[in-house]
Amino acid sequence: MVNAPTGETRIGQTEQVQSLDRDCTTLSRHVLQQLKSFSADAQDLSALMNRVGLAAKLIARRLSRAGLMADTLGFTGAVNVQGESVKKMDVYANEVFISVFQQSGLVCRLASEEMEKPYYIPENCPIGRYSLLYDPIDGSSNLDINLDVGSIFSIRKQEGDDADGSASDLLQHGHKQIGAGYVLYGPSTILVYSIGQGVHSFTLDPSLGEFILATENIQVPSRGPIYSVNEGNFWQWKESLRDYIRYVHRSEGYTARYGGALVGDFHRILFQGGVFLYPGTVKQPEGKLRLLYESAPLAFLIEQAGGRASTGTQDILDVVPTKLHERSPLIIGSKENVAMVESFIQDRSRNSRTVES
Ligand code: AHM
Ligand code: MG
Repeated sequence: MVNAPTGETRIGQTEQVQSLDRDCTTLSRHVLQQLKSFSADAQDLSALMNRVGLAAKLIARRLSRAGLMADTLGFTGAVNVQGESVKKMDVYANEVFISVFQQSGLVCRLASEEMEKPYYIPENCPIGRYSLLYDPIDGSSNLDINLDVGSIFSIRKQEGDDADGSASDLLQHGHKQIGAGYVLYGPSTILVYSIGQGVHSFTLDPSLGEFILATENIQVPSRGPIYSVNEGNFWQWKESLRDYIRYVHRSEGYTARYGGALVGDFHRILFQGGVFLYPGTVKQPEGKLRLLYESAPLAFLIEQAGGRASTGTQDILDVVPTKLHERSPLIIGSKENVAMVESFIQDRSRNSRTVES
């Protein structure tokens, strides 16, 4: 026998509809919602993000079984264009991104930290005209010890026909990005993205195989307690940077967090506030991180979240690279924390600063 509906069951049904709607807010649907359009351009961007999601799922799947599979962890023996030893997962993840965009009609050109030159998919060029720039595995040193790693991506529109294959149109400032994001492979797989309308995070629901909306319109606190930097480099930095760290040590309310994977450290700061630094050293003033694949995409996200990203003397998004694999110092996070680091680097009021209580 079916009971007549009560007030209680009606509320239950509303909750069920809301939770069903939440479960159906997938990445591709969210892009269309953001653009408030079903135009061809909006469908393209939605499909592109869906493919990025597919790449993330393939990489997450392999990472979750890496310790059980032969030929997954460790080095390949090769050295990449950056002069860094390549890991097997770097190669796999790089190929995953290429593979998911074959026959997609979406991305004409992929440029990655692991490839000397961009990879062209000529059959996509007349239709898509997008370029995807990416770091397939960020934080590679964490791979073999089962700690968090990430992928970072940036979307640009191709300008010009690039007939000579020089990709010179990519050598423009970061404001040219139309979207950016990252995937964090941690206890759960999280994808965070922006197409210039706020920053949103999605969690991979393994039972559905879909990224489902978790947090919309993330705003980084204007100031936060975390400072995230490899202090092992202390004696290689300029004195002004060392003074900043000394200032942090003397001040109350700071806490250090450094995981060795930029994506993980950035994710913590995005939600909790603070500052991540990878400054240049005296010997390598441009630092370690790559402008086009790491610093600029995260700068796009942090600005969308109300924070800032700087080289110490210039906004990251204003930097015009002279070459594809250019490196840049990176100071990124909460507005006030970034301004404080800049004030040391730019030597403003260093002597008048007092210890915080
Ligand atoms: P990778 O992309 O080759 O892994 O290099 C980038 C990583 C960042 O994720 C991280 O912040 C940094 O390198 C760590 O470098 P270090 O070991 O010098 O602190
Ligand atoms: Mg990398």
